[in-house]
Amino acid sequence: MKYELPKLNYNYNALEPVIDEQTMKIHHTKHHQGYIDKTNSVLEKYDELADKKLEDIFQSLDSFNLDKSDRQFLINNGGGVLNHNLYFQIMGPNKDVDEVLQSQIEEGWGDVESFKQKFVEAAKAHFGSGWAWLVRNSDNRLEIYTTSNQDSPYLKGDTPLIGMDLWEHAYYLNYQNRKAEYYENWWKVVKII
Ligand code: MN3
Repeated sequence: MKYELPKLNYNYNALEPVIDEQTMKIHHTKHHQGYIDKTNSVLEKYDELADKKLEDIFQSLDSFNLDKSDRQFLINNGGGVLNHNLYFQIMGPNKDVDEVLQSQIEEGWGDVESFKQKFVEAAKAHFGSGWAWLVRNSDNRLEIYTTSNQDSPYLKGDTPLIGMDLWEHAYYLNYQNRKAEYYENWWKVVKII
């Protein structure tokens, strides 16, 4: 299936001052679009992938007979698609709280603030580009961890619920080297908790 850039249901300046308009615009129209175009270019080479969702492909990647370099290209760029689809979707200028998720977070970490603190700690401990995640694992438990580059939790059979982009392109225009400030502030624009 051919992927298209999902439309945002808010404006590029709607997340200011937490994330500035220019960062949002470049992130969505250049980075996210780039991952989509590259993903389509590899998917169209394989008939066996044509009618499958990326999530499903990633959960059983080894069952497909992909050329080695295409496999890594798909991990990098298809991961970029899945990760950014989630990232842009869970942000917004207004809260739209997922009550079920919120109560599961409270069960796991006591309260939402403690959860956010653990999540930010994981992000701070991560070296280099990547993502910080809240996932639901195959045992149906919530878990925080980070991945490098554009590696998607679907590769491990986990379902990502919250993803924070740790790449410099997500914050650098506004925060420069103050990435911890972005990690803390980001929660103000996460709408689902
Ligand atoms: Mn990004």
